Amino acid sequence: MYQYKGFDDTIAAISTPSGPGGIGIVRLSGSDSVAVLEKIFVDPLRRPVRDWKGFTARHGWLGAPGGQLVDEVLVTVMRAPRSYTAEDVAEIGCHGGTAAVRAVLGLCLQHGARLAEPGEFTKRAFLNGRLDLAQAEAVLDVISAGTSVALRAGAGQLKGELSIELESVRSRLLTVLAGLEAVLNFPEDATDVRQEDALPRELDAALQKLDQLLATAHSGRILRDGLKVVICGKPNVGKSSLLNALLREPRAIVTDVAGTTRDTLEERADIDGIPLRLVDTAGLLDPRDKVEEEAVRRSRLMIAEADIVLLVVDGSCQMEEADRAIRSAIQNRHVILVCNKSDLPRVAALDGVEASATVTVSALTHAGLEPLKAQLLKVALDGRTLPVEGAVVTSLRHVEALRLARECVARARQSALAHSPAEFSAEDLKSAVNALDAITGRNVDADVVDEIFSRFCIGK
Ligand SMILES: Nc1nc2c(ncn2[C@@H]2O[C@H](COP(=O)(O)OP(=O)(O)O)[C@@H](O)[C@H]2O)c(=O)[nH]1
Ligand SMILES: [Mg+2]
Repeated sequence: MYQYKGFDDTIAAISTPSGPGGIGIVRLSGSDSVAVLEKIFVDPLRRPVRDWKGFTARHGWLGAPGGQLVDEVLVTVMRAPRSYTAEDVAEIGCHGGTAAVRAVLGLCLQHGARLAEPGEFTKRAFLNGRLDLAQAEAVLDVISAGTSVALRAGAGQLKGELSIELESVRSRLLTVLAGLEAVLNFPEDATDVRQEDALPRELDAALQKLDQLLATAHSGRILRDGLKVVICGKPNVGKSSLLNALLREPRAIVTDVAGTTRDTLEERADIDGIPLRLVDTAGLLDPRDKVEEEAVRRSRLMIAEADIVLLVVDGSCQMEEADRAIRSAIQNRHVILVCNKSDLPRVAALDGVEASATVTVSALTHAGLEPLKAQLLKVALDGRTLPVEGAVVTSLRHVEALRLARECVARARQSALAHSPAEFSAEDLKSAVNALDAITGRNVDADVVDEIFSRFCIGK
């Protein structure tokens, strides 16, 4: 369990990405934030920063006391506990790029702040009780969301959608547990048979909720990692052209020379807000040299990790043994058969190729791309629909904890049905509550917390 004793130092970091940009933000958090800012902020109207109320924004310059002015800034002060970290926070909006933000950070560090650790602002928000752990983790989901649906899931978790669901299961379990403990503490009163009957029913409701949450984990993983779609097939069937068509940009080199693609190429794309990791491969050709040998090895690796394989064939030619050989090399993966070059007269007969779906496209004219995308989503979601609202479980840590909680509740229910001693059910319910508390951080090991925030960057 995390023993939090409060922070007595003030941290600073650059919170915006490096590189050219209109503005950059340096953030300060801790009890000395205002004192640090006061030393380095030059207010044209000379109003002391210590007198500013929370949510005051002022324009001025930044510089060392009595020294040169560094940059023109807009500073905002937020007072504890009404700030991101629940501590006094100052945000210094200076010009973007590299030099200005670094100079501003340098001034903060010279005047009493220390450089923040990775994720330390969000960690403080968690340890100060402003966010629970699931919400704090969602900050990273929001930052790394590449698509609208991934953003919705992250923002929902940040808002507390998952935490609210967990809280409802937790309080149900605690009520049952209280009943069991009454029986354990006052066995002489434990003649109420209805109590025993009610228990499995109460636990059924908890199990149902846990199952509902676990059912979102499939979509959650896709939102977090992206759907891995690997394009494979014989040389010259149009794999790289298909990648370019799906990306709507000429990313991969396309020529009529077989063996043009010598390595796997991965690009991020987006279908209706679902993140995609599209991989173009050299195909599973007969290697002619060491480079092609390695290319084939990498293609196989990619296929093994794929959620869906697009097996591309050239519809304007007869299917060959090589096409079928590639199909049989793909084991235990969803395969969509893509019959390309529909702008040319159709020659290939596609019978006998096992696939979850078959789509005819032209990577040249982009005909058939929309039906292909629709098939991709259909196969990926495996008959499920993407949760459009409500909690989505995107973290592996949460999935594991939910599974553990489910297992414990199921066992408690079994014990109750079998009229086993109440201790058995009570123990299992305590473990289930602990598993849920690990998600929200109510009860979690310090090293788990440290590991979670070490995945953040400095400034977050
Ligand atoms: N007519 C036609 N040609 C295509 C189509 N897709 C690809 N090609 C051509 O087929 C050749 C091989 O394409 P490429 O994408 O490099 O195939 P890869 O070896 O499978 O990656 C190139 O000359 C492309 O212009 C298509 O839909 N229609
Ligand atoms: Mg290619």
